[in-house]
Amino acid sequence: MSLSYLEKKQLDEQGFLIIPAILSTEDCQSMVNIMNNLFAIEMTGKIGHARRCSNMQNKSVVFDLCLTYSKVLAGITHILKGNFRSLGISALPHLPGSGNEFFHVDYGGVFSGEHKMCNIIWTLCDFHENNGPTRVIPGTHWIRKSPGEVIPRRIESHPQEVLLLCPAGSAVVINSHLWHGPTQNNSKENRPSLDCMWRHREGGFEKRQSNWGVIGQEIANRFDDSIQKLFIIE
Ligand SMILES: O=C(O)CCC(=O)C(=O)O
Ligand SMILES: [Fe+2]
Repeated sequence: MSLSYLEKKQLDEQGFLIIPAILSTEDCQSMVNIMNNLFAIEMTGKIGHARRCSNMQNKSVVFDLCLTYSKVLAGITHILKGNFRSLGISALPHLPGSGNEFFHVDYGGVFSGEHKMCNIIWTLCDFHENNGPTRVIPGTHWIRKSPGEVIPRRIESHPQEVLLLCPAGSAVVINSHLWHGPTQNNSKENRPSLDCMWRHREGGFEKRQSNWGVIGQEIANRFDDSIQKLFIIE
């Protein structure tokens, strides 16, 4: 599946694209169950433990759909011009009462003419105004300055911000140079979601731990060649 002209234009101009409701309710529920188990085992987000559960593709097969969906891969190809690798699947617990974050980029440098990273947020519940949806400022992926240089109070809402409201099971393709952040989860429920990050293979700043997106041969064997090429296999 490829992207339409309008979908490519949306990614180019706005820096994000919502592909709605790809995963079934059952897929979402299975992923949430496994994710919650992993959070419990690894004590994700608890004091003294990692803030984020990472390399989740190495911990369960249930997330494989998020790495293989062709239209999503077409979105990544469009942003990163085809030469990219996976940084694996990771997740943060988005708990009730938490989440309001500064506008930031997910790339460790200022945009300098080439887009180096993108993220797919897989929404495992409906993202609505009250449960801490991601906010973005469309078009900021072209600005050659960091958000802090332009927005004095990055925690506050911005007149041009857009909330990414979408149904459960959607894939939100986000250029990592786009200024964005989660908002406060004012609901009584968690806001489950997965992050699948992808980076251009050449140059760029490796912000994340070096084992992100490294998989063993046994895990690689679950995928066909075209997907295996997107990982470091050790
Ligand atoms: O999940 C979200 O709403 C965005 C999270 C985010 O920006 C991040 O983890 O870098
Ligand atoms: Fe982010």
